[in-house]
Amino acid sequence: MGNEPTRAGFVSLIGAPNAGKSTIANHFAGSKVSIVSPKAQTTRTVVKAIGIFENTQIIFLDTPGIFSPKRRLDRAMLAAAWGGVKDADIVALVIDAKKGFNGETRAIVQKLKDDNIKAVLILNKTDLIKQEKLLALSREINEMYAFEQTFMVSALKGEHLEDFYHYLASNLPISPFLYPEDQMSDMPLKLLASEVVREKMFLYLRDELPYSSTVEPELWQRRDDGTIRAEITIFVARDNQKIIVLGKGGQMIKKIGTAARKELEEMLDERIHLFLFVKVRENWENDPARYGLWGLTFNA
Ligand SMILES: Nc1nc2c(ncn2[C@@H]2O[C@H](COP(=O)(O)OP(=O)(O)OP(=O)(O)O)[C@@H](O)[C@H]2O)c(=O)[nH]1
Ligand SMILES: [Mg+2]
Repeated sequence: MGNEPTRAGFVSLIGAPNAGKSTIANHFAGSKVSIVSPKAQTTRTVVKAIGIFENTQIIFLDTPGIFSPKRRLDRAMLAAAWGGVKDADIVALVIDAKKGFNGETRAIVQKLKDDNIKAVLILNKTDLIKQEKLLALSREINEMYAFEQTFMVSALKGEHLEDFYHYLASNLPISPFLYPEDQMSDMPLKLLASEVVREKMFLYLRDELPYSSTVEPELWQRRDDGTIRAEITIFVARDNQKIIVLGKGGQMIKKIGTAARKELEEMLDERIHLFLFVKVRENWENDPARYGLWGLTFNA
């Protein structure tokens, strides 16, 4: 690399829910900076995953999945996703290759085409599909809209992502680094902790519950003994949801709390005392305060 100038820039990862955008962001950062779950619509706001590859500082903007919005929160998520495109030097559309070129993804490609937004295509989850199908899929999508490049990767297995990173490292603008070299994200730790709690809710709570709740930090404080005291509140919309989140004899909240604490302790290499509270706020989805904290637009 020697005398070569450094490069830096923003790469937005967009796509339908569950395509694997956050898994790619985490793979690049080398740590969990954005939560991942088997359920759709996990990511709610733009999350940065920052790292250096071949003398280039790549700042991934991991965005919420794009889908037809039904409620206020959906509209805010959608606005955040397309906002991430506006802020990017390079746009990468991530597609779940197993799901194929379905209506959801077709609509996104149509929008890229209509707005004349150049993008690269990432066919993800190649571990789940045969090579011939993959090539046919790539052809089909590129026929509708010619992508700058197509990459076929398995984010889960960490396979073939280097080609994609190499492309970005060669194509981002010449620039000094925009963040300190060792920075992986810009999310404050207390927000990251709330996100990890939300991830465990996706994991352990079924049906609509993770979608009808929001999680917020109340306190994140270093104590005299060097440990951290974290207080986090889960807002739900109804009394019966609170009962489910608490579980019989408080079993469920304990399970969520233990899993979140263990993961956070490992991620941050800290001892953490995590206290979870569940509050009923019937109308939290129509309360601007619940959006601002996450950088979401209330009236999107
Ligand atoms: N088999 C397989 N699964 C994957 C791969 N990449 C991601 N997944 C899984 O797909 C699911 C969704 O991954 P996420 O990274 O949360 O997807 P996302 O696009 O960020 O989803 P939203 O935030 O809801 O828009 C998780 O269960 C991942 O483990 C892959 O390459 N292969
Ligand atoms: Mg995500």
